[in-house]
Amino acid sequence: MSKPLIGIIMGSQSDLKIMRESAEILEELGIPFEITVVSAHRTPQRMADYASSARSRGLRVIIAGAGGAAHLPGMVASFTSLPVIGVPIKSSNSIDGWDSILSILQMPSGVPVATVALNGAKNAGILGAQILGSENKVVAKKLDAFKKGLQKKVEESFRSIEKKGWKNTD
Ligand code: RP5
Repeated sequence: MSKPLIGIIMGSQSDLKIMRESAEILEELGIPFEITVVSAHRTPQRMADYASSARSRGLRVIIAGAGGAAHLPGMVASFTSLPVIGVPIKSSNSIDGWDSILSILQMPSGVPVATVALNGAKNAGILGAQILGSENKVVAKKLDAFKKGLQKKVEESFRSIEKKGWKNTD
C-alpha cells in the first residue's frame, strides 16, 4: 500500500468492531489509510504526538472514533488543522450513545469536528474520501462509481417490488 492519506484512530480496541467499517470502505475505494488505537484519556501524550505529526507524515484527513466521554476527536482537532471526522460509538460505557454524540458534536467555536451518526464509521470513511476527492480526480471518479452503485441497488429493489404487480394506492 502507498503512503497513508487517511488516519483512522479509535479510543480502544473495543471500538474496532465499528471502526473497521471506515477501513473497509477506504479499502474498497483504494485509498491508502493507517489504523491504530489512540486514547485521549489513557494515552494522552500518544494522542498529542499522533495529531501534531499527522500532516507532516502525509495524512490529509483523520477519522477518530470514541465512545462514552468521547474526547478523542475534539482533542485531536485541537492539535491539528487537518479535517477531523468524529465517529460517536455506542460503547460499553455509553449510557445510550447520546453521551458520545454530544461529546463529539458540541465543539467550541473555532475547533470543528465533522460528526457522523452514531456508529457511522462507514459514512466517516466515505466523507474522508470525499474530502480527498474534492482535489483528487482519481478518488472523485471512484466515488462517482460508488454513488452510481447505490442508485443501482435502489433501482433493483423497487423493480423487484414492481415485478410483484402490486399497485401503488396513492
Ligand atoms: C472510550 O471508552 C473508547 O473509545 C471506548 O469506546 C470506550 C470503552 O473503552 P474500553 O473500556 O472498552 O477499552 O474511551
